[in-house]
Amino acid sequence: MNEMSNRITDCRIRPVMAPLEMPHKTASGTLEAAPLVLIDVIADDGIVGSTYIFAYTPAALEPLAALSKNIASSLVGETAEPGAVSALLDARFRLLGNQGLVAMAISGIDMALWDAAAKRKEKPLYELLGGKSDPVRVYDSLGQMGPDETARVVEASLERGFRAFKIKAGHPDPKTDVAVVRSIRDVAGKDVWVAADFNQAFGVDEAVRRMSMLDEEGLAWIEEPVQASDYQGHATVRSAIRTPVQTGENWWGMPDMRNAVAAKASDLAMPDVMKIGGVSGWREAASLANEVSLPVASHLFVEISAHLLNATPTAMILEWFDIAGTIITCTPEIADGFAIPSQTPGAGILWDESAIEKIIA
Ligand code: SMN
Ligand code: MG
Repeated sequence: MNEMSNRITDCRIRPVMAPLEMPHKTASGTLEAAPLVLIDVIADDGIVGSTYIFAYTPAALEPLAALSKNIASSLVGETAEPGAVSALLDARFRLLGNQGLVAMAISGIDMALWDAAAKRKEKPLYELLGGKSDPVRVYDSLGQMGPDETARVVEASLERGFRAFKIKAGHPDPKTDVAVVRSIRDVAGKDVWVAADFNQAFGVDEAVRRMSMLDEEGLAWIEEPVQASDYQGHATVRSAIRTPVQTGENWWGMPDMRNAVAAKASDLAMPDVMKIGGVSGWREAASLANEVSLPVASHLFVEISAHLLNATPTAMILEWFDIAGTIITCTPEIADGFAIPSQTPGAGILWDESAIEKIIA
């Protein structure tokens, strides 16, 4: 193996429960802390590619870490070039299939390898992907709260530089959802950008009834009103209301995105880099979105998503839901409604080792 052959020599996989600034309530459960698997892939030129992936629930943390470790270890001696690794893993996992924890682990390795590839070229990731360096429009993704608490949180968020907001809707009384939207407009101005996420809470009939109540509120989108996999149901809701429908965070790779597009399930798209297939998967999703003129928003993973949106032709807005801010040292800055992507080589993940040491125990 020659010194600059760019082969994978090692990996480091660490499961952690990363504290959140505050618990995040949704219509389908509350997130108290973020179960994250930290992935570092090391190559023979000394370059380390880093990323984190999100297990959603503590029950999935150890299995996801073990799977990531097994897959990454199996790549020792292989090329560190993400496209080649993606083809290799695609073949190796053809029989099992590439969804759920397997897809998350494979995406994580892809994300780490793209970070390394950008570092190797001494470029920020957006530049390696042919994108621009611009600040990216951003919205603050808020948890489910009543109108008064939402207003207080939005005031603080405006102070931090946010100018757009998403609520987790789906309160037991639909009137509360309307009141929460209005409480944001009272604090942030009547024309402020607001979206509402229902996290798959309703059946189609109930969704149409509830979404119709919000149709006069001028929302930028309503998100996942019905089960994520029910593309036909989304299409039905979509044709019954005027507000744009948003889905995509639960698309497992391109097959799901293609089916959703074919069913006309969504006015917009919000692929999740970890579920859509890493940076490699995101690029395919961005290309399909461009072909069918779907505006693209991101889901979680603020650091790498800021780079990806800058390389996405129909980019719309970045979701700000900072699940790793307490364990990295390089959180993007927010200024007047925009996030600034990191300008250093790579995707902008630098571990805060002393913070990690305290929670890894
Ligand atoms: C979401 C993300 C992460 C945890 C719970 C819910 C969500 C979103 O649907 O869009 O932010
Ligand atoms: Mg959502």
